[in-house]
Amino acid sequence: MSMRDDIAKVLASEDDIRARIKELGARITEDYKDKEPVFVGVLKGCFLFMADLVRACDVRCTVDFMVVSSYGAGTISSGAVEIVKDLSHDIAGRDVIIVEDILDSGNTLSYLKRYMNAREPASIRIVTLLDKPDRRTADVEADYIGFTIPDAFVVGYGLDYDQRYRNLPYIGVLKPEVYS
Ligand code: PRP
Ligand code: 7HP
Repeated sequence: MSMRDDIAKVLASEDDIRARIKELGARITEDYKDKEPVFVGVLKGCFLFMADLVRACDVRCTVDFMVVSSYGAGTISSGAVEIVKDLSHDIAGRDVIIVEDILDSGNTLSYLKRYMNAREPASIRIVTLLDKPDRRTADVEADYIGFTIPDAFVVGYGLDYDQRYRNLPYIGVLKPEVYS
């Protein structure tokens, strides 16, 4: 059986994602035209979005990555954010753009924003491909949002369930029977 058989509904198709990233890229290009931002991708979920987003941004920039984990193998955030790999470069004085695949409870991004703020960057903005506002418990919002989605567990385009489905080229809602 194909992994596609585990998807109940497509929330953002490959075409939807491509078109939206083009729009986000145009906005970021305009907003950072006189700056040289550092895009900080939050792995692993961001790997496809980051790759497509930076190519849609016509700005001088650098890239860096952090690896963090808060979900373990389940579908609910454990609340505790673990830094598995830190920034490789100093962000003091830099214009930081944090790149996330999804903003859900907000635990991860509120932690990362505080963590990076302590390193005294010139500015921090957040870009997330997906925003699930109904689930927010932490006080954090994104500056650029690809798609606002309902409270359903989604996979694909970098997002996983138990490390799987990241290579699905679109965003889909996982059939509940797959994880229940
Ligand atoms: C996912 C996602 C975000 C976070 C969002 O990461 O990539 O970092 O959860 O959820 P929150 O707003 O409730 O904190 P995960 O810990 O699953 O790791 P991954 O990127 O390796 O999939
Ligand atoms: C994290 C996460 N990972 C995959 N799918 C979702 O819906 C998620 N929310 N938070």
